[in-house]
Amino acid sequence: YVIKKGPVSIDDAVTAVRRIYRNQFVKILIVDDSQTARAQLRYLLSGYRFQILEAADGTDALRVLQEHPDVKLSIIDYNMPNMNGCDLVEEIRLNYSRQNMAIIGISGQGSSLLSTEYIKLGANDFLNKPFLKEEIYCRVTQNLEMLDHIEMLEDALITDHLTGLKNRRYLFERGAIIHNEAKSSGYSCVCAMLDIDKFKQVNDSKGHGAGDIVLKETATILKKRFGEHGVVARFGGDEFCIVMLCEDVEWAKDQFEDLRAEIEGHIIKHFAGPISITTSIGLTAALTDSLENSISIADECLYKSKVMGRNKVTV
Ligand code: GH3
Repeated sequence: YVIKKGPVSIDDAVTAVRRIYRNQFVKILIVDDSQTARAQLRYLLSGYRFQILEAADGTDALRVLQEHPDVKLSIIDYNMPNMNGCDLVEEIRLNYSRQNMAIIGISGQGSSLLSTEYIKLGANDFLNKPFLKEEIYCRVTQNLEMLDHIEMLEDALITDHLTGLKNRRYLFERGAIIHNEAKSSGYSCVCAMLDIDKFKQVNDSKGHGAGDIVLKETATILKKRFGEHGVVARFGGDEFCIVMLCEDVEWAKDQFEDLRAEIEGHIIKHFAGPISITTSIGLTAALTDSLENSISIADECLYKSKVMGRNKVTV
């Protein structure tokens, strides 16, 4: 059960829903002080390829969650020693939002009051015991499907659809954190702006589709080189931005010079003929008040690269 981190398309959405129906090893935690009740629930959910974890009370459940922070759904009984189901839900919600984990409250003495209490304290759903196999399966599936949809939407919000890189929104959110970390850690915040040279000519001579392929291939090169080091985002159009923490600024400068050379030497295959491009890059590692200031300095450097004839890195 691995949520794909990348551009979200209709196909992705369909695959995700299918994944839910296949129930690929989603971790489910059953919390009930009765071993028989736990065994019964395990039996009801058997055959669906869930990975079932068990806990005998609230404390045990919190321990299991520490060991398995990727639990996607918890089914929590109400009557338990020390900590009742509602108290446990409240405790779990300190660390897990409704978007991260679904909780289904269960009870043998269910009432509207109890189900309301459960949901007010953070449960997503409530079921009275005993329940049918189909009933528990439907509720579990529906809640997991909701989580999957939320995750896909969250992914789509921060992803550039064409290139699969992070978008501008994510750049400013995550980049600001990186920028602040630089201030407190003593590392440098390296900020680079990259623009494809005369990109419009690619569109005009080979078509918009060819332009899209150029953007995608440039993105792939950028991600391969810097994806593990920081944020690589499409800033807009044919402009990209990279923000990362760096101990050795000289290393960063070399990396961007290598990048420029790599892109220059890269041949993009296209049915209308091979395409070669160059890029202009502006780079700064100056200590600034904000990410916006760093970006605007990098942008000025990029402008200098353009004015000096393109296919250059300016620091
Ligand atoms: P310069 O070297 O001076 O930067 O020239 P340029 O042609 O790269 O600059 P300009 O900003 O004039 O052109 C950018 C073009 O990028 C214009 C726009 O139509 C195109 N563009 C923006 N977004 C996309 C996209 O998603 N796909 C394609 N194919 N083209 C895009």
